Amino acid sequence: MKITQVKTILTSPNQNYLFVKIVTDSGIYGVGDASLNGREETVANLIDMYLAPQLIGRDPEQIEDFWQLVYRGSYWRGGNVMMSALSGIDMALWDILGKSAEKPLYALLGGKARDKVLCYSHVLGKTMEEKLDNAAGFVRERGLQVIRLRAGLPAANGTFGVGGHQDAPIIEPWTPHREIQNTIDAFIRLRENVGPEVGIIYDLHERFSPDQAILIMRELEPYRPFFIEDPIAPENPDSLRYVREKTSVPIGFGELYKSRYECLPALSGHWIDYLRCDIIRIGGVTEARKLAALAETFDVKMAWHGPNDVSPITHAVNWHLNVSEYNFGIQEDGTTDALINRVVSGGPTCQNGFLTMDAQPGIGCDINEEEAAKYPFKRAFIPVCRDEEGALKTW
Ligand code: KDG
Ligand code: MG
Repeated sequence: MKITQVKTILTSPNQNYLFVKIVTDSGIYGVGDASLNGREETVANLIDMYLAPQLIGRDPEQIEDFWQLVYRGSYWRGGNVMMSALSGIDMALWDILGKSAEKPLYALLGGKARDKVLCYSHVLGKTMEEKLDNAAGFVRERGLQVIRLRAGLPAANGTFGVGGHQDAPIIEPWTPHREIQNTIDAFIRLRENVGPEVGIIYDLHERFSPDQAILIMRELEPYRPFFIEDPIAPENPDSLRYVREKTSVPIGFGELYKSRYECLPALSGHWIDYLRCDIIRIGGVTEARKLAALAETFDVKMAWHGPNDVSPITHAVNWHLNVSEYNFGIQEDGTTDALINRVVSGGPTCQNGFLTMDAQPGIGCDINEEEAAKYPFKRAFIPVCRDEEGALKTW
């Protein structure tokens, strides 16, 4: 089998996505997701200009070799753009492998290690009251056992992604002391509302300094968070150690990590409980299985990043990883965009708090290119924050 064509497909149903489709001379093709929110076209260019020419004529089953060719062969290594491009291609190659073996991806990864995949959904709402109502609905009507909250600030109504203006990021105000108080109040109110048995995850989204994160986490200790997500920025591993030593709250971490090597100090130091890397940022299926094995060595559970700005293809790959992992913890179910289902078929759905999927050979998703063309790509940015002194903060 030889690769004959590599296509990049940019589309924007409600959100921008970048897909990769790799076609072979056998008629089998594979699909992957290379979406990098805010930089999709740059990733497409890297694939079209530099990676597709190296794929044409290759045996699609030599996945590890192509991975190393892109990662080490480019000399510079890593970075979000390169890793997203590589991940999209890697997923498509595993999809081809599964289809040619007539096996679902999880079977290639060692087969099912569990029957059920526990998942959590993010509670949305314009006001805190709306969020509390929606959270109660998640538990009562949808049967979720674990939910996630991020209270934010009442004034922070910036639009995420393609709904915003297209020339520069939207700026949201950020007042740390108000957000700290708001976070603590929101968590306690949610705990009172849903009762003691529902798991609550809270996403601090890397925006707090270690002292602020410690303050919040200590206050929340009596209310037993399932885990606190990304309490601080990932750049300085020693800061994570510092936070870890000062609180007993479980920590989920890692959506901004771009390689196994970046994860290593947090794993070997036992500074986190759940590893939340994004498979599009760390190198697709090939790297995800190595990373999960590494985390298993240090008793860290997997909780792959699954926001609504990645497509059902990534959610499906996450599910294949989930069912085949010994150290699976929980899966974020961010599948909120109904329109994307017109472009991509397949992918998991959350039923009674667990993800289920109809497993087909390969990843089990397909792209409708005609539908994709109906939603042209629009440049969009992730918002940024500025504090009361005008200083830039991450969103
Ligand atoms: O594009 C950015 C999002 O993927 C991120 O903000 C979502 O933090 C997120 C999460 O945990 O889903
Ligand atoms: Mg997050």
